Amino acid sequence: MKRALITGITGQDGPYLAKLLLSKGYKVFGTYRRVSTPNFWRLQHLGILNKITLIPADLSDTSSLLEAVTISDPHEIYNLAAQSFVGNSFDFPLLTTEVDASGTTRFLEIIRHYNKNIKFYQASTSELYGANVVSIQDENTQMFPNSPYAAAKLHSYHMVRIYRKSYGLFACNGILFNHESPLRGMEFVTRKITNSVAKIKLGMQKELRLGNLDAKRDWGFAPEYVNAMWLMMQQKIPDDFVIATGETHSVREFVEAAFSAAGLDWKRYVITDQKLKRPLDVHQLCGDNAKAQKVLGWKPSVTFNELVKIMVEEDLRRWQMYKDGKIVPWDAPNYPHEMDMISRNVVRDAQKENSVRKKSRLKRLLNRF
Ligand code: NAP
Ligand code: G4F
Repeated sequence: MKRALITGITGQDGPYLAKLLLSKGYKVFGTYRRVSTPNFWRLQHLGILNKITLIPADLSDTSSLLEAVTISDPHEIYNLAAQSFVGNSFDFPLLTTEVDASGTTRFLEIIRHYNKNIKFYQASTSELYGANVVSIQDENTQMFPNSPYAAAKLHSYHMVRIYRKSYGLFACNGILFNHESPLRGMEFVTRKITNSVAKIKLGMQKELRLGNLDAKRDWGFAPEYVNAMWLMMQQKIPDDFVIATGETHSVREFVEAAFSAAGLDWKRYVITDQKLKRPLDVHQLCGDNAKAQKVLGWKPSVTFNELVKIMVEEDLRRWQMYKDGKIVPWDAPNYPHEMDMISRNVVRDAQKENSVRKKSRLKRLLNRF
């Protein structure tokens, strides 16, 4: 029986991948972080919580990773764990580097010393292209990261390539473009939108505040993307692949489609908030999946409008159940409204106050002389 170790089992992709691997007869091990509140709702939602062997581990702690590898003794490692929220990486650049860059090298070193036959999948990202303005990106497009997150992931991307070439490891980068689902974290724009649409429709929320509506992304459906991860790991030769739909849409278009799926006019509810804009954003992403189609035989089938509809309908269903007093495993009821505003705004306001204080102190000092 094949054994797989998935890091980041509590995130969006981990449970979908775990479900896929279980259906293929794998024994699945998943790493989770020790947090004060258990975070297994996605595994519960897919009905696989008790089918996975859970191992506590943190990407910033080498001993815990070594233990996860020795306990699971895997044929395949899927490294999905990351500080994956781009906006947050501007507030926590060092933590992001520690986890998203050094965490990968920790694994590559463990594999090199423990068992060179373990195959390694690295969750690379379209964010690597960043400031590159080409209209469609493929495996040969030059990478210009535009955030601490993307810079850390670029480090990992290169380490995977370097370990593959230097030590002959089976290590591959899945350069995945944005992929979404009802299991998407609430801090990401798609789920923030669909969750708000559902609440507005049910009279539980009045408005939706968003940042950059002009940003364009290539959005696909997450369960289809985890299949591409598995396919990469079944190849004879390890390689890097772009996984994308080949279509790009703006945040504004997503908003419009989501409100319209609930029979609402977005212009009545959406407010643009400058505070939600990033110090530096990625303007446009659109992936060329030709290599994945040719070599892996992978092709997406869920369209943009279908994806939006799936997410809106599921958030509507969950909030309706909540209103009806039914309990479902789910993140939203415990999620503080406009969560993603908290850290950056507090920091910015404090910085503003600080500079006012500094100026008046300077004035007082000048007046003395
Ligand atoms: P996600 O929902 O944010 O899940 C991230 C996972 O990483 C969670 O299980 C999280 O645990 C865990 N994690 C965070 N910090 C950790 C640490 N220090 N040590 C161990 N685990 C840690 O992300 P996703 O959407 O599933 O994406 C999976 C991977 O693909 C990520 O690496 C992401 O950067 C990359 N990626 C995602 C997309 C996309 O569109 N979804 C596209 C390209 C690449 P907690 O639950 O405890 O927070
Ligand atoms: O949903 P987002 O936060 O996703 P982003 O930054 O594209 O990153 C996601 O996809 C990457 C793959 O390309 C992954 F590597 C990464 O881990 C993550 O899964 O933001 C999408 C766009 C951005 O341009 C952002 O500025 O939406 C814009 N946006 C506008 N208003 C907003 C908001 N994003 C968030 N999160 N919240 C807003 O209110």
